Amino acid sequence: MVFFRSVSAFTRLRSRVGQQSSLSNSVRWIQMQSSTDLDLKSQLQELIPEQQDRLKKLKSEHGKVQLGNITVDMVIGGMRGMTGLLWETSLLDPEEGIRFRGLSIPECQKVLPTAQSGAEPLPEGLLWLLLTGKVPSKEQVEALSKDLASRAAVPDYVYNAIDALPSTAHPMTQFASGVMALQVQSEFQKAYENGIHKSKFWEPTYEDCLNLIARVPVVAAYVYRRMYKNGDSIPSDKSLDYGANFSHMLGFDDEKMKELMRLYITIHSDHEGGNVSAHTGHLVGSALSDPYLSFAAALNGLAGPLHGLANQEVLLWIKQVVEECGEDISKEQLKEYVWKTLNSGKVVPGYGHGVLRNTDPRYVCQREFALKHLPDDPLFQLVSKLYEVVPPVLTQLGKVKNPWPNVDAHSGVLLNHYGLTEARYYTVLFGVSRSLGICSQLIWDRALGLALERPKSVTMDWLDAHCKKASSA
Ligand code: NMX
Ligand code: MLT
Repeated sequence: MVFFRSVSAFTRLRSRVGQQSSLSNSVRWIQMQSSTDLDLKSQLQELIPEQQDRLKKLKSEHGKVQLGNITVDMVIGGMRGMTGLLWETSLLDPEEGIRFRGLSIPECQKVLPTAQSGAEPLPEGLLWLLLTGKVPSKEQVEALSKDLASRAAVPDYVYNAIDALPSTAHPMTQFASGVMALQVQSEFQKAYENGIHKSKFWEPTYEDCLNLIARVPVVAAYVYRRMYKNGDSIPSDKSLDYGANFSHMLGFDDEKMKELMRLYITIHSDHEGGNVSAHTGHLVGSALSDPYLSFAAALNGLAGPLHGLANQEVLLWIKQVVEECGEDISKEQLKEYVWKTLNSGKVVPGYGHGVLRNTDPRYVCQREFALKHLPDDPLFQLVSKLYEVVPPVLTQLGKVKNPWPNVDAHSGVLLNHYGLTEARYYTVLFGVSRSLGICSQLIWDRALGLALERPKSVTMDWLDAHCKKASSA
């Protein structure tokens, strides 16, 4: 069995991903936008009735169609492989990886507008795509960028809430606390208290979501500057796009770092609905908790080491390898180090996945970014070496379903290269990005009137009795 997929294998994977779907066979309603309709909300206003009818028809004509069998393994094993959620903004294929509204990452890189001097998609364009299913024009992206900039003011009590925590508190704790404090301004909560009709729920949800997406980079940058730069905050620059302005507020004005931030925010935004953060956001939102409450809950799931915190763990682990064995570590030594990690009862961070069964395309595009902009970076070279060493070891373990790297195996070395070296902060960046996906779906959850989430649970006694009955039947 050949484990090592060399650079040419990456290229093959990339072109296969590109070939598997042309834009024309993407989701039914993908269209390129004319540049005339600049208002995102009025676009949604047009789309929502059509999608409501579509869902109603699905329910009345196919409501009883079976989607699979539920096994005891699924109930015990974290519902793996169980289809149980409606999530419109993206879909994950185990082999090919993520598609945002039908578009793969390479397709998004090809068709979404970029900054004037840049090559990576602007996250505002991806947000437009997630919300409408349509590829926006440059003018629409500019209008959305301006709209977000105009919504970005953060009240002082949010900073005070963060300041009430010790500056040593984990950045995700500070960030999630800041998001909770933003909730005070929820339009949805106000409208609900005033008796809004349920057919209108999506409108204040839209306002909350756009406000939240606009404000999270400001809160996140505040946490970073508070923790690592003596509280010396940098004001937002409204002339910059969303990704570049976030990079600027963090203190990184290098054009390549701004490009990295645009790519980073785009690719981390959404990963269908079953991952811990997205699912949590959707679950909490299904109780009609407003978007701030829902997204803060999602962040608390993202902060777990098996989910978003893995990006922190990867860089800390890599730095530990370098500290103990040096940057020029041989593959043989690296293999021993991987075994040492496994034998001490730990996971190899950045490898494996609950759904993917191949190298994550988000890893591939970050590798391509590194090959283009930082090919000689020693930690990037170590990451490349790990790609040769880790999969055969994990396969030898005999139980790992996916030995290939995920998104978190690569992001840290890119950020580290441009000076964002504080690994404990990395999951906050993931959180800022994920606001785009979770909030887009929350708007559709309310527009489609999706139900309160409340699956059935059972006990081991119930399972024993059920299985006994099944085997005697
Ligand atoms: N290192 C060591 N053991 C692993 C790894 C790994 N990278 N991946 C899976 N396993 C183990 C897993 O712990 C389980 O062991 P046990 O039966 O003793 O509990 C066994 O292999 C089977 O697990 P899988 O079915 O392959 O994986 P599962 O769907 O349960 O979990 C992850 C998926 C992502 C939690 C798991 O692969 C993992 O812990 N990876 C490392 C952490 C990581 O990179 N997380 C980030 C995921 C992406 N994200 O951003 O969220
Ligand atoms: C994500 O981006 O949410 C992770 O890859 C985890 C997942 O999809 O389960």
